[in-house]
Amino acid sequence: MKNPIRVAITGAAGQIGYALLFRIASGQMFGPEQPVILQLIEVPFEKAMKALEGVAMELEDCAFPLLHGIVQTSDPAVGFKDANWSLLVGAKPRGPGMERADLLKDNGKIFIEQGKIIDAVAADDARVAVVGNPANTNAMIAASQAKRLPAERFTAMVRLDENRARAQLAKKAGVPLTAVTDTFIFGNHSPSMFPAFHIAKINGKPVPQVITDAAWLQGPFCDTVGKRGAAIIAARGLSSAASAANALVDHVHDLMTPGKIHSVAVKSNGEYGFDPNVWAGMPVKTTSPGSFEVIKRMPLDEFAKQKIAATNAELVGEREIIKGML
Ligand code: NAX
Repeated sequence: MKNPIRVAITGAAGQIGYALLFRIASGQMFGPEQPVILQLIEVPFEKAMKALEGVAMELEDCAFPLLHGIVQTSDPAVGFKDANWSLLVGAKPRGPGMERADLLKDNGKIFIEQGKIIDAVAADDARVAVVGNPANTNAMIAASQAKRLPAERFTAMVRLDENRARAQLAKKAGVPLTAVTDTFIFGNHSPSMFPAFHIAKINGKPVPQVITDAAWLQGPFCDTVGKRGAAIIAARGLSSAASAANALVDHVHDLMTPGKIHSVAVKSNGEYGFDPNVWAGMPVKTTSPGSFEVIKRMPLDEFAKQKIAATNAELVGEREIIKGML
């Protein structure tokens, strides 16, 4: 039996947490041979800690053979201790009438603290995946606090957007999901993102040759993917949780699987015209477990360049709002 991987999860008693923890404990994130210890972190309020206790009881009741331990804590220094992966799901939600700048600043405080503590106490091979919104900028904030861990260890999730794009293309073309490949998300996890349909393929052919309705690709397709989160809230009364947890399983699983090519928000070094030091969704190839390289050779047409410029401008704007805090 391998040594267990320690996985710290913030927001563990939240919606996404409830859909996520059981999948990690059953082996879907790290594989059927890899034991895990779950280090569950919540806010220090009785209601949250009680809810966390209930989730931990249910995890026990599943009798997962791979689950070698559960830590429940409201102390990040305990929760992130020796963590190999830190999944930052918990964040302050946007309240009614709250300005976007205030949301960024409130979350900035959380991710500054968490970045510092992870850098101080997590394992030497620590990796971080941010889900809590605004995810890209929160990953940038956490990474900015790290002195020991390189910035490349901090990623943010755009995989839900990739999965949404694949599903929409398969539905439109009337093909099985497996026929759709190379669906990459560029930029921010927000409606400004660009699902790069000109690179995507259906049965190996470029999407625009299969779905010849260019107006649909540029308009409704991009809008549906970009605004899918809001559509789910409107329908369900709650934000996406199971699909977000599923995407995080894919994000980490594929970052641990050499050869996988997928969309991840990572530190830009100026690729594709992104400003250096924003965290932008880009296609990456996993090189060794937990490590990746950005794929740089994807072609951009005029439409793609405009979309990328717009999502880059939003990321730069978010960084401007919180830069005084770093
Ligand atoms: P919930 O409100 O159900 O759960 C969040 C949990 O995080 C709560 O239990 C809360 O007590 C906890 N929490 C808040 N601050 C914390 C802190 N500093 N330390 C530890 N725990 C903390 O939200 P949920 O639906 O689970 O969504 C979580 C986050 O994911 C939100 O920020 C949401 O916007 C974001 N999402 C990101 C997505 C993405 O693709 N990147 C998609 C889904 C989701 O909307």
